[in-house]
Amino acid sequence: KFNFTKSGFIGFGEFRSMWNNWIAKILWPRSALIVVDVQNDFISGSLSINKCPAGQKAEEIVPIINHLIKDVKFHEICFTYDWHPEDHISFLENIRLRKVIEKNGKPLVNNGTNDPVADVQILDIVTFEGPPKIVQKMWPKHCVQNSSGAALHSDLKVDSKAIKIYKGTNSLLDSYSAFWDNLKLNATSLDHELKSRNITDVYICGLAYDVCVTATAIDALELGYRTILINDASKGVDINEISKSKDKLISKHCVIVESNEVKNMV
Ligand code: VGL
Ligand code: ZN
Repeated sequence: KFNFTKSGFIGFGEFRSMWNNWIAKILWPRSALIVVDVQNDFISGSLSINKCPAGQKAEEIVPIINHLIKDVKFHEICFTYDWHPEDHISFLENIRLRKVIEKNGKPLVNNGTNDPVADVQILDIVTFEGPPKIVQKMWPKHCVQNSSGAALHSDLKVDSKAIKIYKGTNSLLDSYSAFWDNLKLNATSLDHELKSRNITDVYICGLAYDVCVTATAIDALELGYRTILINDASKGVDINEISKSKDKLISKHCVIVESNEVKNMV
C-alpha cells in the first residue's frame, strides 16, 4: 500500500475537509433557510416576545419569512421546534422538582422560610444541583410537546418536504441551538440533514433573536457553514442582549443582512 499523504499527495480526509470548507463553498454553494421556533407560545402565548422587555412584535416576521420562502430559491428549508416535556427544567412552574443551589450567581439562602425558591422569577438564572450542575434561565411553561402553543404560527407557509427539527426534548437539559443542547452533550440531526444534502450556506431567522436564533447561528459557524442571519425576520427578548448577540456573531464572521438583500445572495 502506498501512503499518498506522506509522499506529498493529499489523503481523502484532507480532500473532503478542503472540499467542505473551501471548494464547495465557491464552486457548488447550496443554501438552506432555517426558521427557528416560530411557534404560537413565542408570539401570542405564554412566552410572548411582544410582552418581553424589548417590546418587539413577533408576528411581523411571519409575512417576511413567507416572502423569503416564496421568492428565494433555497435548496432546503428547515423549521425548528422548541419541544419540551411537561417536567422541563426551564419552566418556572417546575422549579420545585429539582434542588436549586444558586440564584443569579449567589448561593441560595433559606431566609427563615422553608421555601427558598419562592421569590425566583422569570428570567432569573438559577443553578440546579449536579451532576451535572445546570445553570438555567427560568422561563414560563412554553412549547409543551403537541400543545397548540408549540404549533408553528398558522400563517407560516410550511411545505411538507421541509426538514423539521425538535429540540429541548430532554427534561433535564435545555437546548437553545437547533444543533446541540446547551451542554453540547447531544446533537440533533440538523447538521447531518444539512451535510447529507450538501448545504454550504445557512440563512437563519426566527425567534428569539437573542436566544435560540443566536445560539443556532453560533453553532452553524462552528460547524463550518457560511452563516447569514436575517435581521428583520428575527425578533428578540431584550434590546441589550440583541445588540450583544449581533456583536458576538459579527466577531465570529456571521453576516447580518435584511430580508430584501437575500434574493441577490442565493
Ligand atoms: C427560546 C426561551 C426558551 C427560543 C426557547 O426559542 O428562543 N427562548 N426556550
Ligand atoms: Zn424553551
